[in-house]
Amino acid sequence: MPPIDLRSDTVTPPTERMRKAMAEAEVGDDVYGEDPTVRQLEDLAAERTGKEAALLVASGTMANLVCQLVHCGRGDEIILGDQSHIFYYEQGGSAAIGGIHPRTVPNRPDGTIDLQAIEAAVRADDVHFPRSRLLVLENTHNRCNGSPLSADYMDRVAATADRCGLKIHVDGARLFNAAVALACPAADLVARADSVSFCLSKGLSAPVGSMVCGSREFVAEARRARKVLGGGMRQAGIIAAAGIVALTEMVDRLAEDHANARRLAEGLDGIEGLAADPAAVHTNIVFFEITDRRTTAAALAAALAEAGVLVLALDPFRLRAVTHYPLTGDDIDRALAVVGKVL
Ligand code: TLP
Repeated sequence: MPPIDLRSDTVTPPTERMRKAMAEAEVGDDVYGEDPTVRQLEDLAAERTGKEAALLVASGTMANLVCQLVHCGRGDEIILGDQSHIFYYEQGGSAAIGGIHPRTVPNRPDGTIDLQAIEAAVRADDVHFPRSRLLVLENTHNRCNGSPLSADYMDRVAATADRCGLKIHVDGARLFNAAVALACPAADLVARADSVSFCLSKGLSAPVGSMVCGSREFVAEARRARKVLGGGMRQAGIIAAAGIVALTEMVDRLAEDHANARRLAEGLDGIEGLAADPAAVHTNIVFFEITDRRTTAAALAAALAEAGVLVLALDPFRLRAVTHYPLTGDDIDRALAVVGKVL
């Protein structure tokens, strides 16, 4: 039996239709803007996010960095959640590559940031301080139970950002999970954002690729930033073809992943020595905790891997499991049986 891989939705394989579309894709040199399949994907991404334009980039990390580079100059400050992916998992690229200073404010368990905390973090115009330029939000929020941020929250946060002169970037690596969970068009969730990135290569199952979306002017600058990062790709239509299938065929089925995640959380919570919070699971990410502390997350993950279930030990006693295509409810039940046995 192959292992049940719950480490991430990044492990999703391309579908048969993606492979076929990739094999047949019409291509050109995209650095010259001549790849028709990339253009088609970029138009589609712009339409789905309600933005004027979009840009295909190699990864979610590159998308976030490109957006920060366009919004900020060296010495500028971004305000972002202390649990955010950009702060935790992107090698400090904001500072290392962009010279951008990160100012963290607490993320609440649902991924939101308190509006007053944002306002309080904005710098006064003073020669001692960096300039506050950009507010970064994450939707869904990876480390906060994959929580979706609602359009209503986005409206309120945008009013605060406007008042404080901050632009907004949304790290929407899993934006379509949020859209499906909230039954709200993705475009409505990012209507007030100046830029949004989302990944084709997570739950949407494409093998590679993320999109940066924003105004025409913003995307023209993003294209320059992508090039200096070495991200100008040539016959990228091969990749874009899978992205088109991802956006047209793989969005609605995310609901299945969400149902499986809830089922997994309920099952894990029922296993002695573990706790999960099924009520907090709205999308495809499940965190669970070792309550009796007789073992560590790393040791449990290693034992589970031996037994054919892969999860991630993200903190000393906290693990993460992510549901995704093509895992079924039966796979989840099998995984739960293994966890019970191993513990
Ligand atoms: N997240 C990965 C790991 O890096 C942790 C995962 O397995 O969840 N934003 C968010 C919210 C993400 O979750 C990720 C990937 C990224 C950006 C970066 O995307 P990639 O991996 O394409 O650079």
